[in-house]
Amino acid sequence: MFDIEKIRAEFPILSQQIHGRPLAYLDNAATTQKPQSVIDAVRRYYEEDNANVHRGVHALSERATAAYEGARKTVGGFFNTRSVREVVFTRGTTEAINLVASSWGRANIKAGDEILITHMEHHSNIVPWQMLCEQTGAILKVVPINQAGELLMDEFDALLTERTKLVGVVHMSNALGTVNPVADIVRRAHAAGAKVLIDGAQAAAHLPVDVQALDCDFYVTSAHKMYGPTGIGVLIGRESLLREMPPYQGGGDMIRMVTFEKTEYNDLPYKFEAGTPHIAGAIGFGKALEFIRGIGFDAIEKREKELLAYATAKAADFDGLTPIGTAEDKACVLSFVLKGIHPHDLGTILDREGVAIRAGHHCAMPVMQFYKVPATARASFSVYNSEAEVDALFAALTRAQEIFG
Ligand code: C6P
Repeated sequence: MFDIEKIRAEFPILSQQIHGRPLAYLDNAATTQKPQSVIDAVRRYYEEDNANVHRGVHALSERATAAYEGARKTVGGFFNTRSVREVVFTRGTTEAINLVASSWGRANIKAGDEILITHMEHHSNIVPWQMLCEQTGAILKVVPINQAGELLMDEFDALLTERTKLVGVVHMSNALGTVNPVADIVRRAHAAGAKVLIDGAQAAAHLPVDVQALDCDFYVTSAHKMYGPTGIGVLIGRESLLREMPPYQGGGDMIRMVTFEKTEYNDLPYKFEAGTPHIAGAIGFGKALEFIRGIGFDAIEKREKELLAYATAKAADFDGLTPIGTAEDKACVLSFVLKGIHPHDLGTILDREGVAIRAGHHCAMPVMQFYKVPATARASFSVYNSEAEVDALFAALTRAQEIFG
């Protein structure tokens, strides 16, 4: 049985007042709040186990290493990787994509090759590929979307050719909420001989991800959008590809042997983890995944669908509100514009009412350009949000309309 009060009680931050109103935190696509178990795990690590990993022979270092590598196992299990060698800790989604664009790209992309992305990508899944194209003479192609914010799959097929070396696609759009048919995209891309990177920054907290079932080549995400700490995320890569890829950064931990003449690189995944990692972050990430597992994706998906349906119905009845992103397959995001009020003003007024949303281009400027809006207001939901908080959102929107006359 899904017990929202019990879940909310695990998040100390949620029980506060903002400007004298109960906080309604509806900015989960930007970052989720952290349950007590994650906070405790990070604190406990610093209080009891703090040491560097893979280096020391003393007890603390052994404990820190065991906890860090234990977190890697948890991440691998959560995403069903073939082995822990496929789990590379990064600072987050952005760094993971840059790693692939830089390392895999450098080794595999040449002038005339094509990288295929979509019109709904976050800047993190656009700019690294643009940079790679500038460096190599490769060409960036973009799959268009329709007014609902869905990929035009016929156009995808037309753009996918033997020149396409990599398809980069967002699993769930942060600006629209669209959930893309990634398994189908992987199948089609592989049939054309292209590799696939899936940006799972938004999806991974809301739907189950099995990288073996998806058969993708790279899957990337950030812990902080999954109830975990900031500054830690993961690149999951197919081992055969990771093995062939050159290191992204050089330094400690990524080497086996260094002389001035030559360096021998470390095994996977350490070859891609230069320098002291975010040990506490990885431990918190592992705990966050345990929190998600404790609720289970059946319950999470059911609950979040209910909440989105509730909010979507209210939005449909709200005077002057135009939703941005109405895909058939959609999750957790209500992006919209309200007639006569700039989203930034809306964000500020809503904050006075205790309602936290994000207003802006959401680092997806091409999406804004497609809909010909400078920005949208975005409420994004999570497993701990309630119908009462959705009501607070719409009451605050009414208040904004009163203020703006
Ligand atoms: N989107 C949002 O408010 P990082 O910053 O590396 O953890 O994640 C980047 C990123 C990549 N892809 C998608 C689909 C994303 O949504 C994000 C982060 C936040 O929508 C901050 S811009």
